[in-house]
Amino acid sequence: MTEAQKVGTLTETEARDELARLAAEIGRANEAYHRLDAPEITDAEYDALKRRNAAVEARFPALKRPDSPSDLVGAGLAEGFGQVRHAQRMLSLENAFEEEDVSKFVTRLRAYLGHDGPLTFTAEPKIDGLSLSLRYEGGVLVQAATRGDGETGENVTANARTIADIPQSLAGAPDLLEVRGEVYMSHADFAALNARQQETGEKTFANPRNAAAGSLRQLDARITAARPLRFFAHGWGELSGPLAETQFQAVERLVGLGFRTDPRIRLCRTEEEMLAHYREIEEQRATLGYDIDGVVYKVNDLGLQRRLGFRAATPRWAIAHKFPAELAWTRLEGIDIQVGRTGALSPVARLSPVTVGGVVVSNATLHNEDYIAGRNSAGAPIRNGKDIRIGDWVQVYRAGDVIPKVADVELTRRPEGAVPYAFPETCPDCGSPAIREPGDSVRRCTGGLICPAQAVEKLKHFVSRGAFDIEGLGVKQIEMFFVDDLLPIRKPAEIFTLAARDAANLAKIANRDGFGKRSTEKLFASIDERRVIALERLLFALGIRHLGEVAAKDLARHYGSWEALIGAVDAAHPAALAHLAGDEAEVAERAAAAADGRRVEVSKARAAVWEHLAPPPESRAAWEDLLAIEGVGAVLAVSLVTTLAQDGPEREAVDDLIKQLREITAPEQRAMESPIAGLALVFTGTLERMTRAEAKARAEALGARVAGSVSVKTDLVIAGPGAGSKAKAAEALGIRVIDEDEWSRLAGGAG
Ligand code: 9MJ
Repeated sequence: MTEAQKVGTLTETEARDELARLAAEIGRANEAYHRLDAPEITDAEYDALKRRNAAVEARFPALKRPDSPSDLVGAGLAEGFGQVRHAQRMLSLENAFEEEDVSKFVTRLRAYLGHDGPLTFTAEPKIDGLSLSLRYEGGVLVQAATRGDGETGENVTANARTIADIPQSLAGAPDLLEVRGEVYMSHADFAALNARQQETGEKTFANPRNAAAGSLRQLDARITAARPLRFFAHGWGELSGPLAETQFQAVERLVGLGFRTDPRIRLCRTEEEMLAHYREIEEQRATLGYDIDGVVYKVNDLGLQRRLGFRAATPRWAIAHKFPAELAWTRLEGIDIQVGRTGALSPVARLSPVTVGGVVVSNATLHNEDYIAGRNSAGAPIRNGKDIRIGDWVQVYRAGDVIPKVADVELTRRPEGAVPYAFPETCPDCGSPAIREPGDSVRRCTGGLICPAQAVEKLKHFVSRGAFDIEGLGVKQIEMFFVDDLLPIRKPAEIFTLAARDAANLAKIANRDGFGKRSTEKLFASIDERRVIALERLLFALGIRHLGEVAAKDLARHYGSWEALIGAVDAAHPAALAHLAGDEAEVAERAAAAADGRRVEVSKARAAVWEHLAPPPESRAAWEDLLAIEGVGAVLAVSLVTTLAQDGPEREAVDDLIKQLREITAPEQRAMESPIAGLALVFTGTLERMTRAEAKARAEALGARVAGSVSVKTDLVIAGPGAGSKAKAAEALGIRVIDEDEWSRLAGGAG
């Protein structure tokens, strides 16, 4: 009998008692496991209790207890946190490092909006903490989630409830309100916490941000409760009604609702005022008592914010003006070469350990061979042409969260006999030639999958978080199985044959270090679970060069299935090769034209190649269809098609993998009820109510695609005054042409 069948006979009273018993029993098990480190029941027994609890709750939803173990963070044991899909994406901010970047930001906004009049901004300290989204329904806190990848975060509700700055309920708030802000730790609290941790022999934290993150992301909310976390609100997500008309008033409204906000927020009417406030905050930085890493400017008028909207991961209406990075000098002890999953040889500086802005740094990136040699990728000198040698004194810097970098070198302290660094021309791992393609600043191992470093990095990527994300199969386990002679995993398909090979083999996994019977079963179960995988995860997991998570999503949404995608790849292959040959023709043409001192005729050179190779019409159509996807450029398209092409180096491994999967799930189509969702639009002529950039962004937000030229695939042309050949072409093809008034109605009365 399943749990659901067994609970089928419970009466309501029995169910209530049963839920109380289960809450107590699961609570006791958590206590024993987490706090006392002395589990009283097995994992399987624990799982059975949780399943039973979930089954009773599913049958009697009204009886679910406020302290239900299914909500309790910390009840999950090794399962970690539940996931929360944000109702509205949680964004990060574009960065400005120089005053000039701020100036460009303002100019760009004005151009986008077509706005010359006064433009007011808020300017506030940028708290260096952890973003958190708090959801209030009917004024009651119902959920707290971390940012995660912006779309999906971790459910940390129980932990957030322990933070004193976070109100449990609000009076006079909109019925639905998501408040966003930053969880952080003050310098004083951080120092006291570290002292306490040290005394009790527990782990200390490198900086307040890590301490805040480590404290919030505790599976046991009681640990969070014992940590001095604070919260500043600075924005909002989903809302049932507007908070105010301006950013500044909205922040005041949040204060009225009981949130703490940074008191240093100011209204600035000019760029000079913004920069003046930045300098003032920078001067106060050391005495604020908490870490900030810059100043955030936001367009004050919320109507304008709405018009400006978002790019992929950042709002157009805000920018973070970062403080200069922190610096330190130390000795370069050596240079290691790491080989990445795409074969890139990356030089890593091994440094004599040094503290940079509170963090001990002993490794830093040296970017690439040109960087070490003192030139940029165009061959022009950097650092006045000074090269970097082993034994040199080098300057190291950290900006925000990023990996430390080597910035400068001190020639007066160069040891005698130091020699220029010779960058390897063969792969340090497999010995294959490592070559640089024209225009590429990176040297790459040509070994492909025969290179163990590439293969193992590809596998690590394959199981990583945005990819297959297999529980129990992380970096450490991949490294172990990769070198295992009896039960090796050397390519993705072999992950899925592991259980069968284990069953057929005398050298059982369960006999190895770190693996017991139960953890092996768990591993096999979590591998098996991933035989059903989302198309975008599969695509991202393949580790194709230039194919990131965002593009994987775009491709998955466009094609909808693996079969459609791989069919399109095969179809587009001849056209992609013709395009690639065009790239080579272009390089040759540029060189020849420079040598002869004549005009460059790139398009002619490309056209000649294209005509000569003459990809068939269906191939061109598939290629153009691929390029028309928002976010897919020619570089990615070539990489995707040539990597996955039937005779490509990876196809066999991919086909083997696909055979191991049970189902590749189609992505959610963006739920769009707009009248233009799914249509291909072309804008032509002058638009009077919004700029072209704004019109394009709005169309895309409503689910339409915007193309630059009219073709048989165009659904709708929006023609402003002065429209010429495009409108004519549309008419000739019988495509609907509308004016700006009608466009405004379709786009929801913009302007
Ligand atoms: C911080 N970190 O203090 C934002 N932030 O706005 C402030 N972050 C933000 N605003 C939009 N003050 C996205 C992030």
